[in-house]
Amino acid sequence: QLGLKTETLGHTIHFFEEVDSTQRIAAKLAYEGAPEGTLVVAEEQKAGRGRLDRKWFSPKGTGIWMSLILRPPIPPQRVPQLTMLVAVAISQAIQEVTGLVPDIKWPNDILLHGKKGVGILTELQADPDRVRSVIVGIGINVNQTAEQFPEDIRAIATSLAIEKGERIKRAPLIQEILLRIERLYKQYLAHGFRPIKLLWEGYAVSIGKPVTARTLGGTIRGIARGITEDGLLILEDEEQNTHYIHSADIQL
Ligand code: BT5
Repeated sequence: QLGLKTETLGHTIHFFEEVDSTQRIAAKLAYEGAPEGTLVVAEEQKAGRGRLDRKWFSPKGTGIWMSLILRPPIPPQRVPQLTMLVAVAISQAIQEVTGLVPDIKWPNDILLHGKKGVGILTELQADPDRVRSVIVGIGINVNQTAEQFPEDIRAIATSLAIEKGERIKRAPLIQEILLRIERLYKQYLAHGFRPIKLLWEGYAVSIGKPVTARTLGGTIRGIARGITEDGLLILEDEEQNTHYIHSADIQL
């Protein structure tokens, strides 16, 4: 049992020992009308996904693999703001529970001492002008040892336990994450993105630094200047041209 302290988030929980992807199940539930706050949690994912159908390694019992349904009254172009909101909430929760200070790497990674410990995948069901639902997928490496990561990601991935040097209980962390998301989400609906953006910038590693952004349209090298109100990355290239980047992989 999770013992949640939230008002709405996580009040319906669908728990699975093994799934292909919590993201797929949550999307189906959302499509069928599941209310805001519905949470899908799994012990193990056989086909956990990242962006662009990349694989998300989700072994049994060692991580937090979950998807949350939100129904924000916003237009689709604002959805990246929710990725940022959730990244801040998870960072706050990790800090509270473990004492580790995470860094956020735009758009959807949380790093611990420079390695990826958390991935966020935000997907939506929407009409042209209105979001129907947002499915926020959260993957957190909690208790893996370094040897438990597949070789191809061992150099770039880490877990909370590796960085902290001790095992971390998952339930209190899930509680804290949902509580923080709920708090920030209420603030977001009442006061907009500005306060969240400030918090996000406090955790962001890439801002003010040279980065390489690999987008579907090509590679851009420049200085990350910040994010827009809609959560796009502002990148200034060598010729001082400003690029607004919707989606990319960033190398620091
Ligand atoms: C992400 O994608 O970082 C989003 C991951 C979201 C996972 C959650 S788990 C619950 C829910 N259900 C799902 O099926 N998904 C969501 P992206 O930025 O595209 O990063 C993917 C890349 O991260 C892969 O190509 C690997 O290089 C690396 N990777 C895979 N598994 C990893 C892990 N466990 N820890 C760290 N890095 C990993």
